[in-house]
Amino acid sequence: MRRELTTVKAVCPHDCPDTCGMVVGVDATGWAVELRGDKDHPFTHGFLCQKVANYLDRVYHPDRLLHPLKRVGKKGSGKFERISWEAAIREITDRFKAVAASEDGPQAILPYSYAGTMGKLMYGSLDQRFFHRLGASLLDRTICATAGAAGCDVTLGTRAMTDPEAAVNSRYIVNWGSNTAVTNTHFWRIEHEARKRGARIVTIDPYKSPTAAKSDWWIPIRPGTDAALALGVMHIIWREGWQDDAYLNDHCVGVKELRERVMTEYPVAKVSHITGLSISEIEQFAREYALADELFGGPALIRLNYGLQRHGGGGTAVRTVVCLPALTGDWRHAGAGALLSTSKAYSFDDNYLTRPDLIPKGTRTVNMIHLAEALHGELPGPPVKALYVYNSNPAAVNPDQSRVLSGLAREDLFTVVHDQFQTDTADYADIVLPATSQLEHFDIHNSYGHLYVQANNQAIAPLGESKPNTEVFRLLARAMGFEAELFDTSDEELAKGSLGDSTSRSRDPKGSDSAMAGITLEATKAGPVRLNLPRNWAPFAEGKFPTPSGKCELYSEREKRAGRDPLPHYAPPHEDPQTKPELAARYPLQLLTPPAPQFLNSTFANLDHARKGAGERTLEISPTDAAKRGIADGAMVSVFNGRGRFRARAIVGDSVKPGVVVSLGLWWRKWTDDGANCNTTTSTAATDLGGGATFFDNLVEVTPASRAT
Ligand SMILES: Nc1nc2c(c(=O)[nH]1)N[C@H]1C(S)=C(S)[C@@H](COP(=O)(O)OP(=O)(O)OC[C@H]3O[C@@H](n4cnc5c(=O)[nH]c(N)nc54)[C@H](O)[C@@H]3O)O[C@H]1N2
Ligand SMILES: Nc1nc2c(c(=O)[nH]1)N[C@H]1C(S)=C(S)[C@@H](COP(=O)(O)OP(=O)(O)OC[C@H]3O[C@@H](n4cnc5c(=O)[nH]c(N)nc54)[C@H](O)[C@@H]3O)O[C@H]1N2
Ligand code: SF4
Ligand SMILES: [Mo]
Repeated sequence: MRRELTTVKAVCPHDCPDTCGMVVGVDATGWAVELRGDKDHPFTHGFLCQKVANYLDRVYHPDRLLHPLKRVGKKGSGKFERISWEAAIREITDRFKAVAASEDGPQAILPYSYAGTMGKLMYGSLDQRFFHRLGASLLDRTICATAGAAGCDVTLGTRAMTDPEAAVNSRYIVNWGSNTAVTNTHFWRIEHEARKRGARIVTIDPYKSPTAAKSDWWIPIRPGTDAALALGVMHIIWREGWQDDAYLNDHCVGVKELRERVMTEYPVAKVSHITGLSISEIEQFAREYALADELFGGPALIRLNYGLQRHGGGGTAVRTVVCLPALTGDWRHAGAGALLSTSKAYSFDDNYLTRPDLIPKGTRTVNMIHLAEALHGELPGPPVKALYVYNSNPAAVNPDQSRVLSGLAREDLFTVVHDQFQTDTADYADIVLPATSQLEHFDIHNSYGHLYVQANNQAIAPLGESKPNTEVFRLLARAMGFEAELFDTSDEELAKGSLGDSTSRSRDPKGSDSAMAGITLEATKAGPVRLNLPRNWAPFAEGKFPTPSGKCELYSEREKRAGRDPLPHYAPPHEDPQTKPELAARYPLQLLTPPAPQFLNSTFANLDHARKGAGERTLEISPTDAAKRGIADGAMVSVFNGRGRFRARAIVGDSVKPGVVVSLGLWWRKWTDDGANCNTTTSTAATDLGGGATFFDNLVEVTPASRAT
């Protein structure tokens, strides 16, 4: 007999553009027994990806942290004993008070968080209020998206966006540095719907990713050279007269300057040399892209993602690629043009949630990708004496892993880690705090891949003594003696305030900005609510770019004033064999380390079924490069550079061209035989715009493991 279940509407919290609607079935004892996709969700249509389909295994996993812990062994040894919440809060606040009162002051305390959950409340609300009130160092959250955000901003004044649901009407879809089939599966479904109606799907990626393999055409560009390809395409468009002069004249600035730049500086032969693509591939791509309407019966869309951003020139690459839809006039059509992120379509009141007005003047900002430098006292300002980590696993995800670990191992560093599991980072903590999962707390979500707002209703009671992020910061604030009116606000009140339904809001998001108009908390608790935007939303159909000029800025005065090139251009990777031959002589291969489909960055890598699905750590290498090094298919290899090394099993095949190798991540070191993951080799050098991470800008050498030293 089927038990009576209460159904609760929830939202997948993971860092993924899809932001799926979920339905949780809870039995009479308060146990979640079912979790499925919400069929009524207009974008995610009731299916969940393979990572979350068995989500209850994660929620009820025997390894869930259920009590606060205090370190008893050496740092990193993972030896802890149980303590009470009261004792944990006292230890943390005693330590914070002592550091704040010392000559180094509160800036010697560094919060470190990213997107373990994308919920507005758990991602950034009372946590940031607390650190702002404390006067701790600020954290620049650059590890993922800031290069592209900054690049888009230069050209468009906001992110590249269009109505994702309308992309079924596009007839030429370019996955540009995007493994859409894996990282954005519900949009991949839309691409296929478009394909049934005649669309051609193309993927630009140095790696034959699952997306590239399933596309109509894989364009295997050399890593970090996307700007050059885009400039070459512009050259061909203007040479052939395929440009949309009306759109360019009415809605763009700098047409003449950009045309001059690409006609003189980016001839196709030069672009071919830089990108490693043949002249005929470049000519064919430019023709198909520019003439999509004629050849395939509709407009073109570039589904731009993160792969091309993770290189030294990643910001400018995005700035350059998002100029293309202005040349073709594709911005005129809904679901066409370019799509990076829809996050800017929302107008949540983040200032109300995080209260930046509380930040003491002159507080320093630490770029999170420089955690290694911060922990080794190499940044301006006071040394970092206390670190508070939540929503993140920096020991696995941060670049320059060996130095992150040696920093975390400092005996004089006081580290708190709040997580659902004993991660590699938690092994280095002094105090570990147990976090609730999405089923055990309330939250409210925007999305960066669709246009719906939805609340996540709490389905079950917190497991063990786990607590949501917001609750921990209420306790910490109380123990620090901070103002009750700043912290004694319930999660639902916070959510209301973020929607503008609060007397304490910092502004009215419903007034001048109509996208959130009419959206109430009650409505979002019942299910997804579409932003108040027209169906078939095409934000730049009539120009109206939120740039200083109000136009699409092919030429940027702002960039000029900042002392940078005002025009799109190709900036080579920091570690490029063409421009750094001396480095490439020692480390000749460009290593890409995107996540394995079964993992979400390092999340899920501790679950047996995910690890089983991912298999072993692998290194995909071309037959040419393998033969040169005496590497047979299936052999163990050592992958290394001046920063570090890790082991992997070689897959010799055609998924990469000579000169490129791929190792899918992101493993926890405790599940590896050499205690390292791919981030031992990655560098902390930043992107040209936005201070972003350059994970894929990474020269290495590979040798058979037996010969490695
Ligand atoms: N299953 C799964 N889904 C995820 C995630 C996950 O870890 N697992 N992560 C989520 C997060 S946090 C993010 S940010 C997104 C990321 O979403 P995507 O950007 O789609 O994912 P990546 O795999 O990082 O990179 C995409 C592709 O870019 C390619 N690439 C690398 N360098 C270059 C280059 O120079 N030029 C071009 N054209 N391509 C390049 C890589 O080979 C890779 O196949 O996915 C989200 N979704
Ligand atoms: N080499 C290489 N490195 C990469 C990448 C890559 O492609 N290659 N990808 C990069 C990208 S795109 C990103 S976005 C970053 C991601 O970096 P992170 O945001 O650190 O991502 P995760 O590895 O998913 O770790 C998130 C952690 O948050 C915890 N968590 C989840 N929910 C909660 C909660 O409610 N409260 C608390 N306190 N904790 C919670 C999870 O259990 C998990 O341990 O990694 C980057 N690192
Ligand atoms: S990780 Fe992404 S695709 Fe998977 S269930 Fe969550 S939102 Fe949906
Ligand atoms: Mo990310």
